[in-house]
Amino acid sequence: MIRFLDRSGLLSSWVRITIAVVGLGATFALAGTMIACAGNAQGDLMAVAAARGISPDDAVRALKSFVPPGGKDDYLLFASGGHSGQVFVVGLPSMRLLRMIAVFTPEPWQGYGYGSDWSEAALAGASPGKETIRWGDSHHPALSETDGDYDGRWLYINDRAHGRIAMVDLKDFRTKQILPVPNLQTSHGGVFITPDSKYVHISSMVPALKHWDPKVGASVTVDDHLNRYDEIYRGYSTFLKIDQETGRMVVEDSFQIELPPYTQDLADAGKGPSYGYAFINSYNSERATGGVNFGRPPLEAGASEYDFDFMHIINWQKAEEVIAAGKFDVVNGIRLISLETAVEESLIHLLPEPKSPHGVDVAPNGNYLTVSGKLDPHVTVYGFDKILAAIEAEDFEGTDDYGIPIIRFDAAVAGQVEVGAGPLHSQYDNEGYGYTSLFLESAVAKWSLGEPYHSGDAAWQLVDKLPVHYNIGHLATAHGDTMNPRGGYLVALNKWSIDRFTNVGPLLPQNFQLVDLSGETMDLLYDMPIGVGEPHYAQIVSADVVNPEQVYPLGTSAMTGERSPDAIDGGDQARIDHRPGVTEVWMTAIRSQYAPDVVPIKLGDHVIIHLTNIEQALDATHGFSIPGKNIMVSIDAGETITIEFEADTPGSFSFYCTEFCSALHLEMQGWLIVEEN
Ligand code: RUQ
Ligand code: CUA
Repeated sequence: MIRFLDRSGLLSSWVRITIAVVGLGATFALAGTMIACAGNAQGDLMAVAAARGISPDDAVRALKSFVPPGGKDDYLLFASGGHSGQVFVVGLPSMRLLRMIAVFTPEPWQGYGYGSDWSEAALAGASPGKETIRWGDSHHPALSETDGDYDGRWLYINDRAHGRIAMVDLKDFRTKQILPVPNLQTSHGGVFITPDSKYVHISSMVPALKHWDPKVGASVTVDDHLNRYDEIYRGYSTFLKIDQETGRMVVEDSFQIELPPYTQDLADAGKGPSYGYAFINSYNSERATGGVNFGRPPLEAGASEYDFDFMHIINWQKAEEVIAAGKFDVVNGIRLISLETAVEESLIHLLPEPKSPHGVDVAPNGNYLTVSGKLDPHVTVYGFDKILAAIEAEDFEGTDDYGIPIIRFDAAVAGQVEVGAGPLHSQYDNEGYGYTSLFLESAVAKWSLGEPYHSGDAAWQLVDKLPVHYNIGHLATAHGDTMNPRGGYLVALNKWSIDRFTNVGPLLPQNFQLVDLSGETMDLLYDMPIGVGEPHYAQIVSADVVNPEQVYPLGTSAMTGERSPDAIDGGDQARIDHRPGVTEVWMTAIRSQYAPDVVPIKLGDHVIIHLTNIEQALDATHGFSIPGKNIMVSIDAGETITIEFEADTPGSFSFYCTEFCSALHLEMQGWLIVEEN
């Protein structure tokens, strides 16, 4: 046993530990404070730490991320769920999973895709082709913005597997719209929102057959694919107009720009001085076709042949003028500016970027654009002022095969920083530092931007590096995609967890790691396993910005946000209407009964049930499920939902509430009696 002095110099007689001495000062100061107001907690801090084998440093880290029971988090992280098709909402710094939001995939807990009118409406028309699509690969969330900062209204997220984008209404954390984007077959990281939420952007990933309509298909041969790739495929940049009232994307008011058949990847919005521009990375400018079985190099090799790929610089404000001048065709229901017109009108310029880039990330001041080629150890930072000057001076190194001018690389570069192996994605803090994920190195690099953030020798320097576990993809900082980043925390989205958790394999969770940015050097605070999907991208928003409805005003339809014409206010208004071929029911749910609870139905009837949860208490959600039917709805307090189904089997069917809502929850049930005529 050793006795120590704490920082105030007083002898702390309660401190009796047998662990290493180094770095203990701060811990003890903290521990002293904790003890002074420790209430009834059992045991003293350091003794507990020692007994559990937790080092003093880890004890400090625990305190930095711990949110006490009943305490609230400072930030919300919205992360994509990958091929689970969902979105996860995680509190920071506690790293507690607060919500999952079903987006592209039916999910029964939220009653999503199992009969509720609002979810069926979102999912209807969500299938781009002939087959009903029941899954998606959610990748890149974009929170809506006002004046270049998150405003907590809506969240947009794309489906990597299909060219789709969804809108989640943050008033009730529900998916309200899924849009298969015309002409796209796939999409990737081309999702961003303009700083005023005028447009949400989505671009194609793998180029699609020109003017592709998945419902019709197109005639194509292997020979076309291998030898006419340049001609028959195209990429697309899409500006979807956002309805400022509802957050819905309105295709008729939107437009698209045809791009060369490169593989368009991540994108970002111009802001401040670069407002009105879009920046889209691409790879496979080689246009490798694959076809190892046809004597071609594998795609991976073919697509990595050139030293440079192209960033697309798109002047979308100018494109708006081109649209206004009528220089477009309507293709598959959207106004499309052809590649020829785009070149003629100088809407697009290309900028060489090092090997196989992934992210392009505009700095908070709107002038710097960071890209990193996964096969180049540097981040390359372009200056938007330099880009504009080069365009003005026509400082080009030629054009690509489609006639798009290529800006001279050296004319646009503001700085380069050697950060390490496999740089992938960058975010920023509020002090002029960039943070770049290093996939190959499994690390995060912190580096300094140039003027006006840092000058002289302090600019363009690698200042810190932190190992993460393992194979980091993207990273997120607080308000990191905005003009007003907050610093403080960073979350590393790691692809592999390997040995970090108790083995539940062979399929192992992904690993979110919380990093403290408040000190001189980055410090790893916490590991959070994600065992329900593969997150790709995330955004962190201050918790006070997001203010969802806690209880719907009585009778609200989640579809319209307004009172449903079929809402009723109490069990005394409940009724059943029989007419030829139809049974229609107006039903209420309240702890712990449905009214009516015995519903006679004629065999063969089309059944419509309008169900109002007449509760106005926080968290008083009820469920409604029918055996043998894919009906499982969740009705939040105050909500009215309509479900419809066919009574095709005679018998007695007991429905019940799926939420444990009260002491008499098990009694919350009823019967549908389907009578033969
Ligand atoms: S992504 S790391 Cu970069 Cu859409 Cu997956
Ligand atoms: Cu309502 Cu259980």
